This record gives sequence, structure tokens and C-alpha cells, in this order.
Amino acid sequence: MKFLHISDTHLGYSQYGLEERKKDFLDVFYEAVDKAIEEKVDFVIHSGDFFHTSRPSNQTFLEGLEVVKKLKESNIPIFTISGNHDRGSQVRDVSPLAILEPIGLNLVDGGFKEFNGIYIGGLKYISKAGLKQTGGIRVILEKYLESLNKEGFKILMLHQEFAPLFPNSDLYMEKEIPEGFDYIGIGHYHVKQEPKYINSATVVYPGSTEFTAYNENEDKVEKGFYIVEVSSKIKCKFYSFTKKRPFLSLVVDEENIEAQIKELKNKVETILDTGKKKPVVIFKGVLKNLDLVDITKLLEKEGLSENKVLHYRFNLTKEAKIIEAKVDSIENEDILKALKDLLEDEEIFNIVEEAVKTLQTFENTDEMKKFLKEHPEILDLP
Ligand SMILES: [Mn+2]
Repeated sequence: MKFLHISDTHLGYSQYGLEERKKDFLDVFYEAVDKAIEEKVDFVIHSGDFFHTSRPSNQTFLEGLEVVKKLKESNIPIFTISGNHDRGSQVRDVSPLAILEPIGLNLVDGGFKEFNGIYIGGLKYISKAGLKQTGGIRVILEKYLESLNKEGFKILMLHQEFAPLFPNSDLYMEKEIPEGFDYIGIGHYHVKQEPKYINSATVVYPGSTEFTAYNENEDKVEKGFYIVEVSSKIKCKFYSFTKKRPFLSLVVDEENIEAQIKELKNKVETILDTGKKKPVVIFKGVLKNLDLVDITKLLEKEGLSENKVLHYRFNLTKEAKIIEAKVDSIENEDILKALKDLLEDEEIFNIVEEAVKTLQTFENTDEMKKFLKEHPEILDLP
């Protein structure tokens, strides 16, 4: 038996407000679909955040539908769960993925589905507040296993941040997962992890398919998916995308900025020579004497225009501003503490805190506003 495991495809995300970025997410999804067909896998599992929002545009719905249809035409079923980005809301609406079910998407937001003697289980993303209400993941999973009570290969799809794979999480894999599963495919953490063996299961985070700035560093990203072969052993092989958008970053050193930009030019040209997409370039660091205009001029001088680079991001601060930023972050913590005292109710605080943390994962205020409009449910109270 052989299957493909992909996660966090975030269809419809136009990062930096760019249509090209939206298309990037679709391109790599198709690259995985083509590989699934070429490798003749038996099925595909997708561990959440298929769509970037729970209100995808009609265009994005159509793209998702075509992806599922292409697999279906090759007789490859796809199983998925709702992630935090596309779960809809229990209160207001269903998951947008439910709309793709009639054309063949298998949504497993709870329980198991059977396929050729294999049991594919799933649990949609549960928020911190939700975890408290339901009594935790372990209780739910134990019930699943009990109600299934059958021999056979058991796969579980989850969309949570688990320690020790995800650093600094309150959710501990070993504590939360009962024995009884063979393969656990997890989404949510966008940084690909090597498979681990925990509580008798092979645990895999394939990461997101493109760079999103969610707990990840653009320099160290390896983007792709796993192909898993099951015989007497479970063998996981990671495939890196060839169509992925390259990202370059540069920490500004004012003394050597001209040399740095020459080096950047070489890197960009090497990327373009190998037929890859035009990169996104991220500038980081602190400016003392230079301004953005100086950097832009240097880029122009080296011919690093839009023909060669898709987008520049300047995550730069002027030296004086850093002090302000530090004060800001202290105030933020004070605000959270004050909010905690004000709200008294811990569940409500957890929801607000999670909303704040979700908003912090966006690149700019416009993206935040857009997300809030599309996700009023992030403030739904239990
Ligand atoms: Mn995600």
C-alpha cells in the first residue's frame, strides 16, 4: 500500500496581495497531484488547511474542485480534515470543504472512513477553548478506537501543534495520543519535520506547501510532501517541490551593502538560470545611516528590477524605532495581563488570546482585516 501525505496547501492565499502568490499555492498542489498519479498511490491524505479561509472565492472553490477531480479521474481518493483556516464554525457555518464532498472529497472531521481495509480517521482542528470543553484530544481518540474496534492499518489525521515536534506547545503528543494508530499525519505546523515514532505510531508533519511566515523562517524552508509505503515497515520519503517560489533573505550590513546586493544579484541570476520562478527577496535588519530609498537605488543600479524579482519585502527598522518596538512589546504583555484580569473567565480569555495570536501570523494590517472579515467565528464564545 502506498499513499501521499500533504498538508497546509492554503489554496487561495494571495500572500503580499499578489495574484502570483495565489497561483504558486495552486501550482505546487498540482505538482503533488501529478506525483500521486505518476507514483500510482492508492490514496492521498491531507491534514488540514486545504483552503486558506473558510470563505474561499468562487475561483478558489473551482480550483479546489479541479484538484479533487483530477485525482478522482485517476481513481485516487483524497481524505482530509478541516484546519484552523478552513473549519468554518460550529456556530455559524459548515466547513467549506463540505462543498467539495459531493464531487469526491472525503472529509473526515471526526471518526473513521474505511478504504480497502484501511481505516482513515480524522479530527478537525480544535482550539484551546474547544479542548477544554471537550476534555481533550485523548478522550475523543479513545472513543474513536473503541467504536471502531477492528484490526487493520489505522491512519489518523490531525491539525494541531504538538510538542515535542512543535516547540513550546502545551499539547504533548505522548500524552494526547492513545496507542492503536499506525500512521499519524499532522498539519498546522508549517515547518516540515522528520518522521518520529511515538506511542507505536509513525508521526509525520509534512509542513506547508509554500512559505507563509507562520512560525517559519524563509531561509530554512524545505517544501514538499511525503510518499508513504507500507509493507512490513512504514517507509516515508519526502519529495521537494520543483515549482516552489524561491525566497531569499538578506540581513542588511550597511558597511557592506553594495557587496551584499552584488551577491544577491548572483543568487537571483542562479535561480533564474535554473528555470525556477522569480524569487521573493526579504530585507531584514536595522538601518542607521541608510534609508529605503538608498537600498532601492542600489537594487536599480544592479538591474534587480521586477523582471528578476517577484517582490521585495523590507522588514527593516530605523535604529531609533527599535526602542519604541521594545516598549510596544512590553505593553502588549501588560495588555494581555490586564485583559486576563478584566475578562476573569479563562475560557473567554483563551479565545481572545488565540485570536490575537492568529492575527500576529499575518504580514500586514490588510491581511489581518481580510482574515477578520472572513473569520468572525474566531471570536465565537463557547
Ligand atoms: Mn496552515
